[in-house]
Amino acid sequence: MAGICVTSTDMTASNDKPPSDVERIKTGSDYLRGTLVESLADSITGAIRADDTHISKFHGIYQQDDRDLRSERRKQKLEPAYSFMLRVRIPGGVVSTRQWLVLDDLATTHANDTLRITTRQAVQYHGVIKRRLKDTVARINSTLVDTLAACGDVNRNVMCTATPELTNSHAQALKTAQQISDHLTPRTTAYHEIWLDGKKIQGVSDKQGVSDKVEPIYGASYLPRKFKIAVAVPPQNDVDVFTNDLGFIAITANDDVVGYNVAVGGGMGMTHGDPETWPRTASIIGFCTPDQVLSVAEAVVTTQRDFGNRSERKYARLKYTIDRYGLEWFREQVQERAGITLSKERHYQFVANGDRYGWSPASENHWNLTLFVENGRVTDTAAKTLKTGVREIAETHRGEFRLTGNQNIVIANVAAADKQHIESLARRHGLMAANHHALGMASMACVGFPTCGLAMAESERYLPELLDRIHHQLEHHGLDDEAIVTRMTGCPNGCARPYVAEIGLVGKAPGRYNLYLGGSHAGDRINSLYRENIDEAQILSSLDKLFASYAQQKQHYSGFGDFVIDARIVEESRPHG
Ligand code: SRM
Ligand code: SF4
Repeated sequence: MAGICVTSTDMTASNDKPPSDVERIKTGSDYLRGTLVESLADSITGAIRADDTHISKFHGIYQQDDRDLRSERRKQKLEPAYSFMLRVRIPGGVVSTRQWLVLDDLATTHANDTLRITTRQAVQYHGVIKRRLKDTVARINSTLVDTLAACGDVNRNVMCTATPELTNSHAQALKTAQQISDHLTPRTTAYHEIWLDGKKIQGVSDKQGVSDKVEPIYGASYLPRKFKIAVAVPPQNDVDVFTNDLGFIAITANDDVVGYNVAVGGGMGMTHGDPETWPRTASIIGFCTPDQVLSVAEAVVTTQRDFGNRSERKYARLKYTIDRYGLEWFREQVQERAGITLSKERHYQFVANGDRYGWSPASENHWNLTLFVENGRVTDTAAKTLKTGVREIAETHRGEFRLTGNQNIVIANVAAADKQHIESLARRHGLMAANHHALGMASMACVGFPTCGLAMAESERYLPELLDRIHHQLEHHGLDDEAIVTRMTGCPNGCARPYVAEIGLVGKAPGRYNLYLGGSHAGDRINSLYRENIDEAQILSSLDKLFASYAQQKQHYSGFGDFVIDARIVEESRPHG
């Protein structure tokens, strides 16, 4: 391992402007302690101290308030209805059914009775109040998963293609993802001290010198911004590998992973009206062998640590660092720090970034069942009992679930003898794909209102009804089986990766969206803006016209996204930088 260590001063040296306030808070936090203990002890307010809201993210905890109640509470001169979102880190989305049962219980007793499968194979709780936070974190840890580094300026949940045991190479790729996750997990003991009553380990930091013994990879001010890694096994791109800061694309021979193409600089977020921000697909800089993966990952992370923008958080992601310094420069940095030479990119082909629903073969005499969970929200409603259904499956199936990057659940490795029973449970509770139209199953929405503090328009609560209307249009044009990848977000941050979708809807204001078109099924192309700031009637009329002409020419195209590009309805977007 390269083990390059720099001081926090070195880390900001690449930018002319002074570090942002968040940098001050991070550096002054004593390796993510801040004043969280004091904040938690303060029973006067449901909130934590302002500076601690930044530090708590590194512990997987976001302070939120119910936006549906915000103005009413303001009128009544009450403090906002504060509660917390907790994100459980689940590398590769692998969770045992025993763990699921604990997570499910906690949703009922400590949160808002729902679990939210995220677009990065993790699980979120919403509505946890401050006095329950510590117990919630402790119980999550009791089942051997945690919330550390699920958010914050560090490496986040590492994703991996969710095809359990299909081949040896899938198992190898998953192991790689888990090793990357372990390697890049923060080393501070603050998490254990604060949430698990662990003892403080004193005296190992050396913030003045050239080494940082507490956080040898991150240093005292951690990364300039969040950082995301995914491992993909072609032909599935269910992790949307090109939207990550760092992607490893497995290259296999005789069912062995012989190495990985290394893709860098992907990211989705942008800001409406700021041309200095853009979504970007990752660029491949070469090929590395499996034993080089950790050095490459560390080298990419430390390059971003040292050169990422620490003054303006809007421009701090790796994609901007790469576009500022150049891809060739970046490759050299990585090679030098990792002490290797990347070889030439190897051939690969992705076919789909969606999930394959229903049964598929796993290991001998075993099967996987991919269930559809609308927008990842595992909940019981008058219409459907998804939470009960998944729980009953977890009580029966003593094995694993795999959470997918499309917010779904795979019941992994079901013995042939148990297939019928599991399927009957899934059917009874509305979890089988057959209950939904193709458009819905190819869709995702981010959380949006009421919990997300950044939402400008509805997302999760609105997409299903809009999709039903779009589906009617597709039926009208004889396109009802078209699984057009459609993704909605409540703001331009891109949490459901809308900018690689065939149809992307990005919230601008209540009831109004930007309509993007032209992503590919492989998830390797950024779409283009087609209509700006439009309401539902305009969305439907725009799409209806396009569907009419697509229906006429469909046989020439492999999908709607390719059609809109080839027919020049939108221009293919060009790389920035
Ligand atoms: Fe995200 C911020 C939810 C995946 C880009 N994201 C947020 C916050 C925490 C809002 C906030 O900062 O206050 C949202 C919490 C909402 C809530 O109430 O739960 C939030 N993001 C989510 C999740 C839960 C969406 C979902 O429907 O599943 C996903 C959690 C993933 C996980 O388990 O770690 C989620 N977010 C993503 C993705 C997709 C991905 O990573 O594959 C992206 C685009 C990829 C990328 O990072 O470029 C994404 N989220 C953002 C951004 C824009 C970051 C940027 O630098 O461009 C923000 C805002 C920010 O960081 O300032 C954000
Ligand atoms: Fe919130 Fe925007 Fe992310 Fe949706 S895309 S969850 S509205 S930050």
